[in-house]
Amino acid sequence: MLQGNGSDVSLRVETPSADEVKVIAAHALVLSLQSAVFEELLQSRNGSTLVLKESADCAAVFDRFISRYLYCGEISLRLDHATPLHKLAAKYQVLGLQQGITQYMTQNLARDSPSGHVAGWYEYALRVGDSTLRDSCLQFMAWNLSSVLRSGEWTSVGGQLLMSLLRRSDLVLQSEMELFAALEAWIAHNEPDGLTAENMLRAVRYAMMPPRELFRLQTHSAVLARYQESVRDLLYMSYQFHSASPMHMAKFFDVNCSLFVPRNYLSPLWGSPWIIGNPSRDDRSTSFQTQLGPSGHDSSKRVTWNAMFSPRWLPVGMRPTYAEAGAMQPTRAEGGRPRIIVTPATSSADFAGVNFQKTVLVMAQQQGKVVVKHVYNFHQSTEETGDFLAEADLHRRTSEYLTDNSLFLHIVVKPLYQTLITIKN
Ligand SMILES: *[C@@H]1O[C@H](CO)[C@@H](O)[C@H](O)[C@H]1NC(C)=O
Ligand SMILES: *[C@@H]1O[C@H](CO)[C@@H](O)[C@H](O)[C@H]1NC(C)=O
Ligand SMILES: *[C@@H]1O[C@H](CO)[C@@H](O)[C@H](O)[C@H]1NC(C)=O
Ligand SMILES: CC(=O)N[C@H]1CO[C@H](CO)[C@@H](O)[C@@H]1O
Repeated sequence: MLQGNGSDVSLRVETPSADEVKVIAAHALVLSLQSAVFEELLQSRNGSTLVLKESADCAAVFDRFISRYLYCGEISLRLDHATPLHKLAAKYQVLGLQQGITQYMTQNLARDSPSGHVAGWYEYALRVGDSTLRDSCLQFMAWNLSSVLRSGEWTSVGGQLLMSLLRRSDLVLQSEMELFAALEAWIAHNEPDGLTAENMLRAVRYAMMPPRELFRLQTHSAVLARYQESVRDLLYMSYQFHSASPMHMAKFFDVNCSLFVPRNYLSPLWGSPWIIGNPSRDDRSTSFQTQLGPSGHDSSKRVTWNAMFSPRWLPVGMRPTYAEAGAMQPTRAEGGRPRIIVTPATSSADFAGVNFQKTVLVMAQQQGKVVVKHVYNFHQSTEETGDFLAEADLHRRTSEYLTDNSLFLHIVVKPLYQTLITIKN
């Protein structure tokens, strides 16, 4: 071992089952300088051996913990070593290493791993009370949900985590059907008790599925067949929602709010991707169509939207006058901010009762992967959000927001039927 030369203490690492014992030669001075916990253990040690009891996963990385991190200060990690090393850093109070590993984990959420790692890191962060890591994991899962649903980790996600995801309106995924299919697989694999399964199935937003998809689920889904009594009222309301104008429906029935609140669906009925090459150069515009609303009454009607992106937009009061600018050319004004506005191409008179919430998803690079980095909600203009792309540095070619010098956005239009959604979340 590297530090065998002149070592004055042997660390004897034992696991609970004691089937594997590791002995590592070390220097009391190095350990004491790095860790107050080691300092104390070493002071009260018996002879030249220090016996340490560690769980099997920590014991497996213990020699790395000592030789690479405490001796060399190096933090280059493997995904599967992150949690046990974080545990050791926490136990021996090596604060710098602990922070380094938390940072590594938050930056490597999108990495491919054969059996997935994000949900495991979330559960770990929850257990040890690391709220930064916990929140990063949860946000990644909510905003890149499709990749989590497809990962090998999905069916091992804990029930509480699943429930907290199901309750969110900001989930980014293809469609509500995708979420239902994943929930069905989870229930089939985990066989939760009846009440848990019922609560989970009641958090699905059935009204956001077209009626033919609802009918297909009712006739083909084994899980839905088993729990149909538990969700009968929700399915019934969803069919009503599709059969009449939602305004009309609200006059007759008390309705449940979240059932009618869309999430961030990526399928084309709900919005459009928008890739902007050289985004710092000049203003751009695009147009796209969506359904008027998810109710069967409105879903075949189309609305055309115009979107405009300005890399350096200035509020009216802050614009330089022509005299100051000295030329017809718009100045590359200091202080201008990126902005997007989304407006309907046709008169909005036909939209009575429907309020369109716009959401822009902004992608960024993370360790060579593209992830959803921000979710901005607004009504007409991103000015309403205050901080739209405030830190994006679009003129800098190495900005994490640029992939092949292009900015990757996705605009989602969420029709909200005011009469059906009394409590907005
Ligand atoms: C010190 O170590 C020796 C040999 O391992 C052992 O026999 C003895 O009981 C230990 N003493 C204490 C106080 O732990
Ligand atoms: C509305 O639905 C949610 C989730 O499906 C459920 O927990 C809640 O009890 C329902 N509220 C009412 C008023 O029915
Ligand atoms: C995250 O989601 C975005 C939007 O769906 C997608 O473009 C991207 O590839 C996803 N990233 C990963 C790692 O799944
Ligand atoms: C006591 C001890 O382990 N000495 C070793 C120190 O390192 C040199 C170079 O690797 C060895 O030659 C010694 O035997």
